[in-house]
Amino acid sequence: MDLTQQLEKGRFVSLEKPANTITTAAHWGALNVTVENGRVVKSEGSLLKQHQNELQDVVADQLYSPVRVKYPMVRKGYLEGNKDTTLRGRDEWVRISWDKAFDLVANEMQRVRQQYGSEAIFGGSYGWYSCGSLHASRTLLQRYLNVTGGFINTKGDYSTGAVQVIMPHVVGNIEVYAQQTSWHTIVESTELLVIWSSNPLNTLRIAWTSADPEGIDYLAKLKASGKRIICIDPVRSETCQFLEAEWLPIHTGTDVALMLGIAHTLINENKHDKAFLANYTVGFEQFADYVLGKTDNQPKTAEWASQICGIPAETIQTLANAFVENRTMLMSGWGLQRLQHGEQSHWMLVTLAAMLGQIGLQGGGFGLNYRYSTDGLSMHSGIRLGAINAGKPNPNMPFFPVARIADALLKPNQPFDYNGQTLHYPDIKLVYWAGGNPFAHHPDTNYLVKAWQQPETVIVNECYWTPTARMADIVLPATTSYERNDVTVSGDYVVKNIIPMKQVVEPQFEAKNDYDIFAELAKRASKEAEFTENKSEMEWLEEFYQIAFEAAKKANTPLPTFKEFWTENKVLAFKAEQEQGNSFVRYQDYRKDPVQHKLATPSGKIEIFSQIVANMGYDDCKGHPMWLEHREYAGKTTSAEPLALVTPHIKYRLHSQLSYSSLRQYYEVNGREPVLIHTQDAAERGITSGDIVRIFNKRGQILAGAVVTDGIIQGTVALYEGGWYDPQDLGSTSPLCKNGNPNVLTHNEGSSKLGQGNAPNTTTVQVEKFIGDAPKVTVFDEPSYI
Ligand SMILES: Nc1nc2c(c(=O)[nH]1)N[C@H]1C(S)=C(S)[C@@H](COP(=O)(O)OP(=O)(O)OC[C@H]3O[C@@H](n4cnc5c(=O)[nH]c(N)nc54)[C@H](O)[C@@H]3O)O[C@H]1N2
Ligand SMILES: Nc1nc2c(c(=O)[nH]1)N[C@H]1C(S)=C(S)[C@@H](COP(=O)(O)OP(=O)(O)OC[C@H]3O[C@@H](n4cnc5c(=O)[nH]c(N)nc54)[C@H](O)[C@@H]3O)O[C@H]1N2
Ligand SMILES: [Mo]
Repeated sequence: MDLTQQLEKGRFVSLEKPANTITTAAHWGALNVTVENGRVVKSEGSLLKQHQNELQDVVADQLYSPVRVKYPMVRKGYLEGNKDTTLRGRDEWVRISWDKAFDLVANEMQRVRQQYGSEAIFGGSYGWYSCGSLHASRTLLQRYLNVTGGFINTKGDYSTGAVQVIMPHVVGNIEVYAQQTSWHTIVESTELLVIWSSNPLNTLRIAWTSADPEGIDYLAKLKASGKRIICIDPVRSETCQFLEAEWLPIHTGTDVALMLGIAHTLINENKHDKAFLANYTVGFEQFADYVLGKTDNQPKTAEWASQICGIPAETIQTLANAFVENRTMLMSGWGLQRLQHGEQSHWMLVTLAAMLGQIGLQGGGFGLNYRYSTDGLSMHSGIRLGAINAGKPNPNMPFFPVARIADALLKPNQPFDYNGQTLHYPDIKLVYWAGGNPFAHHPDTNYLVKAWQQPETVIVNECYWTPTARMADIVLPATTSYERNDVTVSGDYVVKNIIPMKQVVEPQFEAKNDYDIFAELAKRASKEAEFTENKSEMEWLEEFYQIAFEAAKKANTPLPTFKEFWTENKVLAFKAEQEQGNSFVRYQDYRKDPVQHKLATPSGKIEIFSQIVANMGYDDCKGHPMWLEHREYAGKTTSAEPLALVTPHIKYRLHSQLSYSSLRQYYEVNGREPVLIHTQDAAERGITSGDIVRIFNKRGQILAGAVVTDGIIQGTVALYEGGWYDPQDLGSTSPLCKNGNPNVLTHNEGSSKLGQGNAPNTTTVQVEKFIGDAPKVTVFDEPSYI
């Protein structure tokens, strides 16, 4: 029986599954895992899938990878009291007992707290770790740090660093994580779908909780609908290929210019929706003066835009007309704001949508959040699982925006701008990371290497010898989610499935759960009861489930008892009643009644001009959206760095997770990260597919394997984010990353003084064929130890 047959409207149903499988979950979906003689031999998705999600197949690789951290480890120099922190990443490792490791960490935490105070302890620990309500490594770290006195935390994330700070000024909420117009409505009502810097076929494979295939199924429906779909992207993405959509290749970071060219055409042809602008927005007049060139003598004509973005002027004019003549949905991803001036992209997108006047209508307007599996799916049931929390934060702790970590380490006590405030960096002496990989995720790796030498101590809990673990003083081996019990859901705005995450195998080697690691550390600080609340793993899970159970009872959609749910070990799937919001339309309420449903901006309306932002007086983010030239992009290359770089998210892993797995076969080229290079750019350099190339700029150098293609705009190369950093000769002036981490090349600087978001997509590089014997990639080998 397939999933659809089993589902009964308005009820949770236990899904059938193959005999002798254990059900658990990962960010990439609910999983059925087969174990033979105590070893995992197979894994596959538990839910119906029209589209294969290969990430679900590699549970065994995750458990038995040779690059797992097997034992507690300490860096030799650190153990011996050598204060030379430049040894990080190139020292020898010493295996120690858990007891010794706990002593080392507990004593060091106490020393730093006593000597410097809680402001010296950094526990921001950004990262995606693994799903599960209980074993959330970052939350557990912060819970431990909170019960023992507090720590320095960060604000924001690397996903939407720029847009989430500007949007509250524009629409009164961060928007990027809000429920969007449903996929169903788009399939029904949209006439022209613009997929703007978005690649949902890839990105819907994962979710913050656990992915559900339904979002991807809607892509199939969209394709079948035959409606017009345009992808605006420097890369002809998998989504574009799958939908057989029109591809408009654009230079990275120039979308604002394109949108201004469209806006100019609309004004020029008097096709903008004046009634909508008057009733629902403020500041159009100031913006229009800028578009027409009254404020800077430069009309933002289609010709002007074309010079910057690389799309022909006639196409821009045709687009403007197509947008107003059709019910148009501007569906955007986030790549276009991971740049210098990233705030402008979505501010301009919202402005353009306001000019089209379709915000709040079925299938029209804009959507800033179709990245995860069920964003844009119908909202129903209102059921939530409980989850572990980080406890009570110390209210007196300063913070900084997350992507300023390297600056924070290098510039203690120095002031910086953020969203209208002047803040100061703390003076960090100890860094504790659990569940993230900054030596993959943070821009300008060489700068981060320097920054990382500032603290006295770096502690990392990891399942694998990631580049970040390699850069630590103390590494504690963590279990993967398959070695512990947990519970999660699928559905980011809706609970579509409740998934038991039953332990599949015993912990490998000496790995311990982060929970148990921090419980023991809390115990050594006499705070064990505060941390554990005297609950066992199963007691926590029952408590989390009970919250859903009570809510379900109230909603008349009863759930089995926890005991039944846990013993059955089956996914509980829920089918929405159609009426319960399948046709949700973002801003429909606001459109119907802009007074009753006014926005949380000062004017209550969409702010095309924001007096608040204008008053901040920033040169890199002014009162209305505008084209601000980036320090590096396709329009500002040099002979030394003639190519632009874009760093999309990859289909076959989640950031850096699973990099070591057999999924590498799908993308690696000559054993390294792939780089997409245009046929013409490759020919000029004598590069053919499969060649090893060196990619370099003023910040660093990497090796990668060439993929020569017409599926990228000429003048730009693409490297996927998440490649593990594998430096040759760490400590030299410009170590060569043998594997191909793009962030060796990207910029550390923030998007602007307003958002301070990460801005890796504003980067120029040079590429050359690598001649000679390329050094072997070694980052996936276990380091040797004493
Ligand atoms: N150039 C460029 N850089 C980017 C981006 C980009 O587009 N371009 N994107 C950015 C974005 S959007 C993001 S979200 C970040 C992602 O950056 P991260 O979230 O740091 O990336 P992950 O690879 O998911 O890192 C999670 C780490 O947690 C570990 N882990 C998993 N489970 C557990 C556990 O139970 N316990 C412990 N202790 N560890 C565990 C994994 O092994 C892995 O090393 O990257 C950012 N970096
Ligand atoms: N399989 C998989 N899924 C994921 C992730 C993953 O690592 N792997 N990561 C998850 C996370 S944490 C996040 S934040 C989201 C990320 O979701 P997004 O930020 O939307 O993903 P990206 O791949 O960075 O960008 C989407 C598309 O934008 C294009 N692009 C980049 N810069 C520009 C630009 O300046 N202009 C235009 N027009 N296009 C541009 C890229 O080429 C890419 O095709 O995905 C999530 N889903
Ligand atoms: Mo992200």
